[in-house]
Formats: sequence, structure tokens, C-alpha cells
Amino acid sequence: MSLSANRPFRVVLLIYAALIPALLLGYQLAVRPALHGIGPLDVHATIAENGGFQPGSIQVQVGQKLTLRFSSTDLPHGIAIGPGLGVDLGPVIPGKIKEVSLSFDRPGRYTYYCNTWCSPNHWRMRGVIEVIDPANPTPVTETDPVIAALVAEGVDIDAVHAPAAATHGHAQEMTVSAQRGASLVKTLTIPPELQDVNWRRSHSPAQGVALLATRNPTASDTDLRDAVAYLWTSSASPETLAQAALTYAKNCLACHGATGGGDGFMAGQTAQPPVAFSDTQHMFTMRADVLYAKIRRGGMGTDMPNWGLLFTPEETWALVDYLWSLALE
Ligand code: HEC
Ligand SMILES: [Cu+2]
Repeated sequence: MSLSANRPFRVVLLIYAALIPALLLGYQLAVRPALHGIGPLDVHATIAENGGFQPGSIQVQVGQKLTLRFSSTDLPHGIAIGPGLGVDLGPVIPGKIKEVSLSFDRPGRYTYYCNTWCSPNHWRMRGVIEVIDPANPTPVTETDPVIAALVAEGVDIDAVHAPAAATHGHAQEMTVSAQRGASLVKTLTIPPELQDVNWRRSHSPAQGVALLATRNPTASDTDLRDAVAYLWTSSASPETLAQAALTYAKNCLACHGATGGGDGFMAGQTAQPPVAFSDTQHMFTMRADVLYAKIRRGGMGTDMPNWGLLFTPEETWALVDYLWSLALE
């Protein structure tokens, strides 16, 4: 009995013998650099026309703690940092301060930006956090596989299309009901492609209708369109859509309108009219991967900002799914 009672003690001793050096090493690697953090660093916000954020860029090392203190000298600005950090500090009112501490576990570029419409050039209010790894200083260039695939396929992401206004006021507007489609898909023959999210992302709803028609030759156009509308809006969870709706309201509504009518309060001031996502006929011709690429890259010379520096690929797909819900539900 006394022998076996000794064993747990020895095990505990061994664990401690290994743990203490590990803790010391961990302290050297992780805690010490963090103690020599940056800040609190004051970041002043003014409208883009008066210089935007000062400073406009910050460099930090991997693992280093960065503390930022945002203040505004003119109007309330909304402060968020992305992509993928989940930092949204809400409004910074002149005279008040919002502070945040961050540390990054890998090199890359992050953006602090305003998400409250504050001036005609509001969306240009952006600053860069560059995270470098001193042990591995070559900058990481990440290519987006979705955009690379589009380029390889020869799709012109910047192709100019007829302004949204041209499709308005025409005889009959296309309407669809995804809800009706939900029961139709149970009776129609759905080809495997249409059940594959990757196929749906790289094809337009119009192409979906054409494919569905080959398997269901007696179905009416309305039935085919409603079924496709259901399939195209069925990928995202309600939680994802709710989050995307918030992102849309803060960043896109000003131009594209609350319900995607292309009629936001800034719509009259852009070089080209913002696309109306509620225009079902137009959206039936669009591919999700092209919408994704346009959101991430923006439109050259059209005043459509680029959002690839603010949102993760997942957040961008969620926005695309939200646009489908505006177009097809
Ligand atoms: C400053 C105004 C403005 C803001 C803000 C804006 N957009 Fe746009 N957007 C435009 C304009 C203008 C176009 C039309 C570009 C063109 O004609 O190719 C456009 C085009 C697009 C397109 C291409 C649609 C198509 O059918 O070709 C997508 C997708 C899009 N915007 C999504 C978004 C999302 C998502 C947001 C918010 C994260 C956003 N936009 C914010 C102005 C804006
Ligand atoms: Cu702003």
C-alpha cells in the first residue's frame, strides 16, 4: 500500500519538473515582449477631407501588445478594426476617448476604419496596422483563391454593366418567392450541381434555372425561378445573415439603400449609380463569386469602395448571402 501511494507523488513531481522550465520559456517568448507593448497611442479621428486618422499607419510586432486611444476632434466617428478581430468600439464622440488593446499572433495587415457615415469621403477614413514578425521579416502576400480563379477563368471583374436605372421603369419587373421555392424543391428533380454551394457560387441564378429546366421540362418558368431563389438563399444561417445585415447597415446602406434599392442617401453623389440588389432581374444574371470579388476589390472609377482590407473572406460571403436575400426573398 505504501508503495503504490508513492506513485502519484512521483508523477506530480515529474510534471512540475517539466512544467517549470516550460513556464519560464513561455514567459520569455510570450509574456516579456507583451510587457514592452506599444501605447497607449493616441489616434485622432477627423473626416477624410481633413486628413482622416492621425497617425494613418502603425507598426507592431507579432505578440506585442498594442493599446490605441481613439478620439475625435470634429464629428462622432464609428471605430472598428478588421478583418476578423471583432472589434467595433461604436461611436467616438468629440471630447470622449475609446481605448482598445490588441495583440496579433501572426504577421499581416489590419485596418482601423470609421463605420459611421461622416462625410462624402467617409469610407476613405482608414488606417493600417502592419504586424511584422522580426524573426521572419519578408512580408506575406496572400492571394485570394476565389479572385485568382476568376482571373484564370477570364472573368472581367471590372466589366462595366448597364446602369441600374436602365432596368427600372420597364414594363414588368421580375419577382420571385424563395418561400414558395422551398416547397417546390421537394417535388422537382434537383441536379447535384444545384445542391453544391461551390457550383451555386460560380454560376448565376439564371444559369441555375437553365440547368433545372433540363431536368424538369414541364415545370413553369415561375416554378423554376422560385426554386432557384430558394436554393440561392438557403446557404447562410439566420445568425450569419443577421450579422451581415448589421455590417451592411453600417457600411453599405448609405449608397445601396436600406432594402438594396440602390437609393441610399449617398446614391446621388457616386460617379455611377450604386447597383440595386433588389433588382431581381439584374441579380439573376450575377454570380456570387463575382459579387464577392467586387466587394473585396471595389470598382475602379465607380466609387464602389474596396472592402477586402476590412472583412474576412467569410464575412464577405456572408455579405453576398445577405445581398441574395435582398434580391430573391
Ligand atoms: C460610396 C458608395 C458605396 C458604398 C458605401 C458601397 N457601394 Fe457597392 N457599389 C457602389 C457603386 C457606385 C457600384 C456600381 C459599380 C459598377 O457600376 O460597377 C457598386 C457596386 C457594388 C457591387 C457590384 C454589383 C453588381 O451587380 O455588379 C456589389 C456586390 C456591391 N457594390 C456591394 C457593396 C457592399 C457589400 C457594400 C458595403 C460593404 C458596398 N457595396 C458599399 C457604391 C457603393
Ligand atoms: Cu466616417
